[in-house]
Amino acid sequence: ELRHPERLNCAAALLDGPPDDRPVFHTPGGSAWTYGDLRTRVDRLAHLLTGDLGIVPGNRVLLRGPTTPWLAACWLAVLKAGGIAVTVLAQQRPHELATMCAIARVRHALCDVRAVDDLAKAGIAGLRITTYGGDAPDDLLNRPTPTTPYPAVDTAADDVALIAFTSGTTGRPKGCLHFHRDVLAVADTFARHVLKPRADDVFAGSPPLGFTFGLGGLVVFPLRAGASALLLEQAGPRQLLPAIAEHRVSVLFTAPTAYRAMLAGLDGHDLSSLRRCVSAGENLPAATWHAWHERTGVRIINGIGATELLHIFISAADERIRPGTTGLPVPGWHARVQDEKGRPVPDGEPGLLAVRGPVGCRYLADPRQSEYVRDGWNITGDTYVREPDGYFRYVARADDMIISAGYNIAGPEVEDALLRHPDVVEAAVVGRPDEARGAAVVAYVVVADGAARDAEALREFVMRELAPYKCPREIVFLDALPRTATGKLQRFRLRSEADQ
Ligand code: 3SK
Repeated sequence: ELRHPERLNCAAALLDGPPDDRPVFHTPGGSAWTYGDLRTRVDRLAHLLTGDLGIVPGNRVLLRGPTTPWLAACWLAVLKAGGIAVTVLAQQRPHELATMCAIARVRHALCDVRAVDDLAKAGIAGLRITTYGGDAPDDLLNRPTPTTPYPAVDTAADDVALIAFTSGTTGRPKGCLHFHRDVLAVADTFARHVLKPRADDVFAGSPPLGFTFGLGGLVVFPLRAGASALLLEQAGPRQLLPAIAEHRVSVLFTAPTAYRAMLAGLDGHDLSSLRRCVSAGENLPAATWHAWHERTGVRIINGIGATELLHIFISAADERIRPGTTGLPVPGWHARVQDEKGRPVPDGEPGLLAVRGPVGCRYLADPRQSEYVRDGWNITGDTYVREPDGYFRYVARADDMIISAGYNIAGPEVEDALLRHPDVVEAAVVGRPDEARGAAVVAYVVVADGAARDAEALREFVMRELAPYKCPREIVFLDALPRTATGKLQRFRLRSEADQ
């Protein structure tokens, strides 16, 4: 069981420890920040927040900007000063920002000067926006500040530290409250037992800091291990590949789509520094796992996480990794598969994934809380199978099962089969209403540059891999699949297109 002190400021805890001269953040072309630099800068920011900006403990502070050391420093300073960091994505548009600020009742924003236009356009009444990274004399980083250490506010372990928004793949955003102890809990469960980081590790990855997948992988886990992170403003597969070699990245966080895109452009890149590769955000097909292993020798650590639960709660380390499954409950977490009424479902049969552990879902003023948390279990909305030896295997999002001619078809299983075809880069499978069958299986496919868009050949390929009733009735070729700002597939968009 995890034990944290009753009084805990997670930012102070994360900053404590490593020697001043150890690097903490690298940027392309820039010189590294050391732990000493970070501590000094966080303290200066915290003085400014509580001095000039008048922020007091408990105030909610929106943070918006590309992934930079200054964004990470602002996040730490808000928490160290007892504030609540409200993290959003740089891609979110004015109306989304206005909704999130209204839900979280945000009064202060710290915004990278390059991302301020959309926030200003949102016209949020009573919001005081302070920019950083610009030339103006009142820019946060250009103000005179005390250089004395800032004593961390004595927060309780269960004071709120963070409001992280999830919109899932559709719907009105939900703000998830996370405590100071939750931030350390994800580092002391998933990172400690599965990732097993070392102080000489260099972390990097594609998820932004506004997504808890990125916040964990690029700030919380490296700091908790006294390690460093490469922070990239542009972190697509094209930027990641050369950056891994240049900065000797050893721990990589990204999503299955990016692993596939990197595989397509791997030639000539030196990935020998990688020792841990983490995949989450979506199901990792076995085909992608094997292709990456074959080319790099690294066994991808698959995981399922959720903004509601802050980070990854089912995964597996080292030799326990089993391709095609997500893994086992991370030490400290419990998981089971149950039916709609909360009754356990036998091993080998699909049902709803239910988890409990050191972090729980706490939506901010949202009636959907009672759908997510039932009898103390968090119901993630995923359909899973628990195998007899305890491994958890993803089937589909609970609302993504296709029922066709009386058969239950999991879209991801058909997607896996399509992805085994060498020309297929991305695949998404949905049901289209069909008079005769209830639903017909429709596949949306992206093929490699220059490959033929041959629907019949793909259908024949799937037919050889799966029972015929699972084979797509129709295959539609796209240049890219619709995704959310955090990279999750928006099946509802494909479903409505299929419905036209
Ligand atoms: O939403 C997710 O998929 C996720 C995955 C890993 C860690 C955190 C999150 C939110």
